[in-house]
Amino acid sequence: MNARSWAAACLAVLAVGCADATVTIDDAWIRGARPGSTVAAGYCSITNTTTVSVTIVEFVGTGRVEMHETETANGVSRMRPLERLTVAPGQTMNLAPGGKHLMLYDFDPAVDQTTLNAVLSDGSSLPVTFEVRPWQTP
Ligand SMILES: [Cu+2]
Repeated sequence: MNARSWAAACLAVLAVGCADATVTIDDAWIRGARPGSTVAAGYCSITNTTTVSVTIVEFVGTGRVEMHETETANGVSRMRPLERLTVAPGQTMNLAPGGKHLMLYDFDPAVDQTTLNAVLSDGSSLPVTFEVRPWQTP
Protein backbone atom coordinates (compact mmCIF):
# COMPACT_ATOMS: atom_id res chain seq x y z
CA MET A 1 0.00 0.00 0.00
CA ASN A 2 1.45 3.37 -0.92
CA ALA A 3 1.49 6.31 1.47
CA ARG A 4 -1.55 7.97 -0.02
CA SER A 5 -3.81 4.93 0.11
CA TRP A 6 -2.53 4.11 3.61
CA ALA A 7 -3.56 7.60 4.75
CA ALA A 8 -6.96 7.15 3.11
CA ALA A 9 -7.42 3.80 4.86
CA CYS A 10 -6.55 5.36 8.23
CA LEU A 11 -9.07 8.12 7.68
CA ALA A 12 -11.71 5.55 6.78
CA VAL A 13 -11.03 3.69 10.02
CA LEU A 14 -11.21 6.89 12.04
CA ALA A 15 -14.48 7.81 10.38
CA VAL A 16 -16.24 4.65 11.52
CA GLY A 17 -14.52 4.32 14.90
CA CYS A 18 -11.30 2.63 15.90
CA ALA A 19 -13.13 -0.44 17.21
CA ASP A 20 -13.73 -1.58 13.66
CA ALA A 21 -10.01 -2.12 13.32
CA THR A 22 -9.74 -4.39 16.36
CA VAL A 23 -12.61 -6.87 16.52
CA THR A 24 -15.42 -8.01 14.30
CA ILE A 25 -18.54 -9.50 15.84
CA ASP A 26 -20.63 -11.85 13.70
CA ASP A 27 -23.60 -14.21 14.03
CA ALA A 28 -25.07 -12.09 16.81
CA TRP A 29 -28.41 -13.39 18.03
CA ILE A 30 -30.53 -13.46 21.11
CA ARG A 31 -32.66 -16.31 22.34
CA GLY A 32 -35.76 -14.39 23.32
CA ALA A 33 -37.25 -14.46 26.78
CA ARG A 34 -39.69 -17.20 27.77
CA PRO A 35 -43.29 -16.06 28.03
CA GLY A 36 -43.66 -14.11 31.26
CA SER A 37 -39.90 -13.54 31.58
CA THR A 38 -37.74 -10.55 30.69
CA VAL A 39 -34.42 -12.39 30.82
CA ALA A 40 -32.80 -13.37 27.52
CA ALA A 41 -29.45 -14.79 26.44
CA GLY A 42 -27.21 -13.43 23.69
CA TYR A 43 -24.63 -15.15 21.53
CA CYS A 44 -22.07 -14.07 18.92
CA SER A 45 -18.64 -14.74 17.46
CA ILE A 46 -15.91 -12.26 18.36
CA THR A 47 -12.88 -12.20 16.07
CA ASN A 48 -9.71 -10.34 16.95
CA THR A 49 -8.20 -9.06 13.71
CA THR A 50 -5.11 -7.55 15.35
CA THR A 51 -1.74 -8.82 16.51
CA VAL A 52 -2.39 -8.07 20.20
CA SER A 53 -5.00 -9.33 22.67
CA VAL A 54 -8.28 -7.45 22.66
CA THR A 55 -10.52 -7.25 25.71
CA ILE A 56 -14.23 -6.49 25.87
CA VAL A 57 -15.12 -5.11 29.30
CA GLU A 58 -18.88 -4.83 28.88
CA PHE A 59 -21.86 -4.82 26.55
CA VAL A 60 -24.23 -1.91 26.92
CA GLY A 61 -27.88 -2.05 25.86
CA THR A 62 -31.24 -0.72 26.92
CA GLY A 63 -31.47 -3.08 29.90
CA ARG A 64 -28.76 -4.52 32.13
CA VAL A 65 -26.35 -6.83 30.30
CA GLU A 66 -23.95 -9.23 31.98
CA MET A 67 -21.29 -11.52 30.53
CA HIS A 68 -21.63 -15.09 31.84
CA GLU A 69 -20.10 -18.50 31.48
CA THR A 70 -22.00 -21.74 32.05
CA GLU A 71 -19.97 -24.37 33.87
CA THR A 72 -20.97 -27.92 34.67
CA ALA A 73 -19.54 -29.58 37.77
CA ASN A 74 -20.79 -32.86 39.30
CA GLY A 75 -23.67 -32.85 36.85
CA VAL A 76 -24.89 -29.43 37.96
CA SER A 77 -24.55 -26.51 35.58
CA ARG A 78 -24.44 -23.00 36.86
CA MET A 79 -23.54 -19.60 35.46
CA ARG A 80 -20.82 -17.36 36.72
CA PRO A 81 -20.30 -13.73 35.75
CA LEU A 82 -17.24 -12.81 33.67
CA GLU A 83 -15.47 -9.51 34.23
CA ARG A 84 -14.12 -9.40 30.70
CA LEU A 85 -13.77 -11.33 27.47
CA THR A 86 -10.20 -11.42 26.16
CA VAL A 87 -9.58 -12.66 22.64
CA ALA A 88 -6.05 -13.64 21.63
CA PRO A 89 -4.53 -12.22 18.44
CA GLY A 90 -6.10 -13.66 15.32
CA GLN A 91 -8.50 -15.83 17.34
CA THR A 92 -12.29 -16.11 17.40
CA MET A 93 -14.22 -16.50 20.64
CA ASN A 94 -17.65 -18.07 20.27
CA LEU A 95 -20.39 -17.18 22.69
CA ALA A 96 -22.77 -20.13 22.32
CA PRO A 97 -25.45 -22.04 24.24
CA GLY A 98 -23.85 -24.05 27.06
CA GLY A 99 -20.78 -21.82 27.26
CA LYS A 100 -20.00 -18.14 27.37
CA HIS A 101 -23.01 -15.91 26.74
CA LEU A 102 -24.58 -12.56 27.42
CA MET A 103 -27.43 -12.26 29.90
CA LEU A 104 -29.92 -9.52 29.14
CA TYR A 105 -32.15 -8.39 31.96
CA ASP A 106 -35.22 -6.18 31.51
CA PHE A 107 -35.32 -7.45 27.93
CA ASP A 108 -38.28 -6.26 25.86
CA PRO A 109 -39.87 -9.46 24.46
CA ALA A 110 -41.59 -7.51 21.67
CA VAL A 111 -38.46 -6.51 19.73
CA ASP A 112 -37.10 -8.57 16.83
CA GLN A 113 -33.65 -7.06 16.98
CA THR A 114 -31.63 -4.97 19.36
CA THR A 115 -28.26 -3.21 19.32
CA LEU A 116 -25.67 -3.68 22.03
CA ASN A 117 -22.45 -1.71 22.22
CA ALA A 118 -19.37 -3.81 22.89
CA VAL A 119 -17.04 -1.66 25.00
CA LEU A 120 -13.33 -2.41 24.68
CA SER A 121 -10.69 -1.90 27.35
CA ASP A 122 -9.28 1.05 25.41
CA GLY A 123 -12.61 2.85 25.81
CA SER A 124 -13.74 2.44 22.21
CA SER A 125 -17.00 0.72 21.44
CA LEU A 126 -18.54 -1.23 18.62
CA PRO A 127 -22.28 -1.37 17.95
CA VAL A 128 -23.56 -4.89 17.28
CA THR A 129 -27.04 -5.70 16.01
CA PHE A 130 -28.48 -8.88 17.55
CA GLU A 131 -31.30 -10.72 15.79
CA VAL A 132 -33.91 -11.98 18.25
CA ARG A 133 -35.04 -15.60 17.73
CA PRO A 134 -37.81 -17.49 19.54
CA TRP A 135 -36.97 -18.66 23.05
CA GLN A 136 -37.33 -22.32 21.94
CA THR A 137 -34.34 -21.95 19.56
CA PRO A 138 -31.83 -24.65 20.53
CU1 LIG B 1 -26.23 -16.35 32.14
